[in-house]
Amino acid sequence: MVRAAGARPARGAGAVRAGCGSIPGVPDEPTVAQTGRRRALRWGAPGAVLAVAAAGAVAVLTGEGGSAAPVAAHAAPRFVDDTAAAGIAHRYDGEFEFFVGGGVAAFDCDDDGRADLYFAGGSEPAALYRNRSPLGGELRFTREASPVTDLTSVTGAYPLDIDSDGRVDLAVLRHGPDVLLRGLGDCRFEDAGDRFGLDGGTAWTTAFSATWEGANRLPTLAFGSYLVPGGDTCDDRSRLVRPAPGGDRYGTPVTLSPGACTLSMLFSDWSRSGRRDLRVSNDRHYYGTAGSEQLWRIEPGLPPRPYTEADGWRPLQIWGMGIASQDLTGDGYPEVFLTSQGDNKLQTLDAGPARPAYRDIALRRGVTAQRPFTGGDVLPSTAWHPQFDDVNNDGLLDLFITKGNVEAQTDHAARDPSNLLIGQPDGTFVEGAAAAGIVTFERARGAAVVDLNLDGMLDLVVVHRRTTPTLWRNVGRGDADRPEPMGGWISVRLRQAAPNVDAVGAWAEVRVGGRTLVREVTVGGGHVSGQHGWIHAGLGAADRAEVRVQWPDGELGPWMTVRSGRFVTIERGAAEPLAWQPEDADG
Ligand SMILES: [Ca+2]
Ligand SMILES: [Ca+2]
Ligand SMILES: [Ca+2]
Ligand SMILES: [Ca+2]
Repeated sequence: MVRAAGARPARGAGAVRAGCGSIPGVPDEPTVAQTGRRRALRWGAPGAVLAVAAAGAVAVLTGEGGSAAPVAAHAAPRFVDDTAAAGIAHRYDGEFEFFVGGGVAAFDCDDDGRADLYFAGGSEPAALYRNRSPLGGELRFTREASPVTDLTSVTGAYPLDIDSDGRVDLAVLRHGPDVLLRGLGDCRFEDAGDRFGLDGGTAWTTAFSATWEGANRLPTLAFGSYLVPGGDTCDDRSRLVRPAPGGDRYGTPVTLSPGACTLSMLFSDWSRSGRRDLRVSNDRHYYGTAGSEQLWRIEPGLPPRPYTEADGWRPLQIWGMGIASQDLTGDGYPEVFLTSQGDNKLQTLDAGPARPAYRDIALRRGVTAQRPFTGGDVLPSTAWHPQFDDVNNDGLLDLFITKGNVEAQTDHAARDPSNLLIGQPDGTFVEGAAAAGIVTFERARGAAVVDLNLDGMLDLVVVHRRTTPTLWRNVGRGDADRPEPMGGWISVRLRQAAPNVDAVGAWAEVRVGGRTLVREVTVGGGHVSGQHGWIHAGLGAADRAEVRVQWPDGELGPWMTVRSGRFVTIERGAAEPLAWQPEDADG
């Protein structure tokens, strides 16, 4: 299937939530010798990048091509608050049932390449906004009101193309029956629970993830429950929903018991085995000493099974709120960032991919972010949505973390600004939120790091409790009137034949100047907030990148050249990427 450059994008073609892999270099990472001793990956070469770190100095990075390419970190980009001009008039509100939650889904529902936004509303109706932003200009949205999407009791939502028809669908999570909305094009939807044979249940749903198993036509879905509605004990009704034999409808859900007040879930191929296991982050505020973070082994055809200490899994009790998974050490295996109250966690495999044994490197990497960095409050922070991506296009991953008091907890910070941690060449991160101009003291919740005006600079969408979401436009080193990019970039989306047209489970490798970044295409994680669309990668001073895709079944595609500043679709089986040219908004 061939499309000319300048053609409108294939419906729904794209990938879902990704960040880009970065750099090693701090002393607690695997040494070159250790990494080199690792067995070759059965699932195929992950494009591993080895680090040679001079202790305390800037790392010199050696890619698989063998050439060294020192990287210069950029400063934080500047953001301008476009909320008022953008036309967003919405609020995530409600009492106790909506203290957690407050998600946003970013995805393209009208095939113009721009991410449209669906906001959870809690006790207020959820709201869909169509993106009308001019190319590189101010952010502009129009409300798309409909009884189908304006649902109440929504905690969050995740976009994915469930029936692989090229139109993005939405898993809408609620305090009460969850809803699957099937995309019909032009930002219209229909309730498709009956069509898919999915009972929305009655739980307080606060987490979701999805993956395709084997040759199934439908994805396997995971829904995570928080408290028993009306009570203060953790609900035991988190569920795994697989397609029924034969395929176009769902079977009877399987309970993921014990439940432990789940606030984030993510299917990820953490061991690069080809099997996507389910990471579950849980809130110890309610499970007390009885629960733990969880990793469920999800073997096609077998019941789900939680990994135990006998498998190497180490129990960890945190106030788990959100998950971000991204290879930071350059070995091809993702690190896992977990938000909490107080210190946040960054987990890395302790003994390779054979066992799910993780140790924490958050302190060494500078990402504990346990207290407000400004504003005068010295109490511990409350962190929610984490997301890795490259906001200053220097080729080094950055980390955005939303923060905000649960409601009025007096033992946690009331003035708790979100973090924008800027990645450094030595693998550490430094705070950049103040320089970026995004310090506020709203109670932030879900978020999206996404290029809303297709200028190659990632913008920020932040949902707050009880007030309007904020839309921050990234203007690089420029200002509101004259944005100025800080570095090169590419935006890539993946496409394969049905089922799973968006290649969820694929790994995109982006090679720039001898370094290779790897990015897994996933659905899930964050804090009840999901994305579907372009995979963004910053290139720094490079004028091109080489991109290769490992498709969900393990097949490795060819390396392709993508020039800086381009949007491309990579179709499975094609030898070259397909250029896509954004058109200006029609108003
Ligand atoms: Ca759009
Ligand atoms: Ca669909
Ligand atoms: Ca960066
Ligand atoms: Ca932008």
